[in-house]
Amino acid sequence: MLQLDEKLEAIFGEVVRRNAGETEFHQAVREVLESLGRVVAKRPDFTADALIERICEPERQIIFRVPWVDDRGNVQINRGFRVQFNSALGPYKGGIRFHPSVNVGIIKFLGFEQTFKNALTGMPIGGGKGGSDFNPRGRSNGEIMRFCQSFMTELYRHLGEYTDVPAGDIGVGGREIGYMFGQYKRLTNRFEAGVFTGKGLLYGGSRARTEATGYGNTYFVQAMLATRGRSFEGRKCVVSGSGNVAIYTMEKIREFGGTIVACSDSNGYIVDEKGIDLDLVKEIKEVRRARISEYHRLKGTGTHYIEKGSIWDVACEVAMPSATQNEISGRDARELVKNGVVAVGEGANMPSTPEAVRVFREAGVLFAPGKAANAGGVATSALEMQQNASRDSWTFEQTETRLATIMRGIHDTCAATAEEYGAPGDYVLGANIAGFVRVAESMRALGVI
Ligand code: NDP
Ligand code: 2IT
Repeated sequence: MLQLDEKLEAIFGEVVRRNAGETEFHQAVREVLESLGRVVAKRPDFTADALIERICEPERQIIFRVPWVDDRGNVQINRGFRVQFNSALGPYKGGIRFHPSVNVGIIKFLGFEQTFKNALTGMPIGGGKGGSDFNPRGRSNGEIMRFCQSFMTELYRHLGEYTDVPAGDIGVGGREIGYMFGQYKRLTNRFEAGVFTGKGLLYGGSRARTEATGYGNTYFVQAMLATRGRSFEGRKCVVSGSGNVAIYTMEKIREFGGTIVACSDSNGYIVDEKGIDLDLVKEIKEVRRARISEYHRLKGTGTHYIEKGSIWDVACEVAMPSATQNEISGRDARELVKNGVVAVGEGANMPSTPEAVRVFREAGVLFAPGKAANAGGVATSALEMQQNASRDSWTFEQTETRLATIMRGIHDTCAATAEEYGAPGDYVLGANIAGFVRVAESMRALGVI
C-alpha cells in the first residue's frame, strides 16, 4: 500500500471504521485516496467542506427482502440491494448484479467505482449499483422471471428516469432487464423507457449496448497501445470470463487483428492456440447457457480445458480480465509479466488486486483501470437514455461511432490528467483524479447537500 498523507489516512480510517468488514469497499476507496494525494497538494481547496468524506459516503442505501416461490413450490428468500451513491452529475446510474457473493460491501464498492467511471464518460449520470445474492445458475426461466418480479416489486419505488436508472451486470442480461422493466411498467402504469438501459430493441433498447463494454475496452487498449506505436495486429490475447463483456471484447480484438487464445468461466478455462472459435462460445454461453468446458468437448484435439487453475498462466501480450473483482492476484500479475504481457485492459470492475496493479506499474505494463476502460457500457447506456428521451433510435454504426469517440476521449483525459499531475502514462492516477475533480466540483456547486 502507498503511504497516504495524514488527512487522507484519517479519512480512510473513518471509512474502515464506519463500514466494518466491507473489504472490497475499503480497497476501492483506498485506491482512489492514494491518487488524491497529488490533488490535495495542488488544490488544498478540495479538502474543504468535507468534500472527500462526503464522496466516500453513499447518499442512500436500500436493503430489502426478496421472497419468491421456486418450481417445487418452496418459498425462497434473498436479499436485494441498491446503493444510490452519488447524484451530483445526474440521476443514479449503474448495473444490477445477481450472484451468490453479493453483499452490501460489494455493491458499495461497485457504486463508488461507478460514480467516478460515469464522471469520466462526460455524460450527465450519477453513480449507483444494485443486486442480490440470488444465484441464477440452474434456475428455470419461470424462476428467473418470478425472482425479477419480486425484486422489482420492492425496488420500483426508488427508481425513475430522473431518479435512478439501473442496467445489467453479472447474472443480469437482456432477459432479466426485460422481466424487471415489465414489472416496473405494470406497477407504475407508465411506459417509462428511460428508467432502464440494456433493454431489448423492440421496447426502447439501443443498438450496440450489448457490445459496448467489450468493444469500448478494446478501443481503450488500442489507444493505449498506439501511444507506444503498437496495435492489436498479430498479438496473442487472453480474455477471462465468457459472459457479456468477455464475448464482445473477443469480437472486437478479432476485428483488430488479434488472436484470442484463452477464455474462462468460474469452473475453469479453455485454451485454443489457433484462436478461440467465438461463434461456438456464443452458442454455448448465449444460447445454451452451458459451461465453457463444452468447448473442449465439442472441439476436441488442439484445445485444452483446465479445471480451476489460473487463466493468467497462459502466455499473452494483451490481457483483458472480464470476469470479476480480484481475479488477478500478485502471483498472476508476475506470471503475466514474466510471459511478456505489454498491456492490460480491465473489462471487469477492479479485477486486479492492489498487489497486481503494483506489479504491472513497476514492470511498465500499459495498464487501463476498469473505471476508465470499461466505461463504454455505461456511456452507451447514457446514449440509450438520450434516444429514449427524444423517442429516437439510432443505427448501429451511429451508436458505435459515438462509443469510439467517447472511449478515445476518456483515454485522452486520463493521459492528459496523469501528465498534468506529474505521472505520465499512469492511467490509474489519471482516471481517479479526472473522475474525482468532476464529481467534487459539481458537489461544491450544489452546496452542502
Ligand atoms: P456475465 O454474467 O455476462 O459474465 C460474467 C462472467 O464472469 C462469466 O463467465 C462468469 O462465469 C464469470 N464470473 C463471474 N463471477 C465469477 C467469479 N466469482 N469467479 C470466476 N468467474 C466469475 O457478466 P458481465 O460480462 O456483464 O460482467 C463481467 C464483469 O464486467 C463484471 O465485473 C462487471 O461488473 C463488469 N462490467 C460489466 C458491464 C456490463 O455492461 N455488463 C459494464 C462494465 C463492467 P460463470 O458463468 O461460471 O459464473
Ligand atoms: O459496471 C458497469 O458499468 C455496468 N454494469 C453497466 C452500468 C450501466 O448502467 O450501463
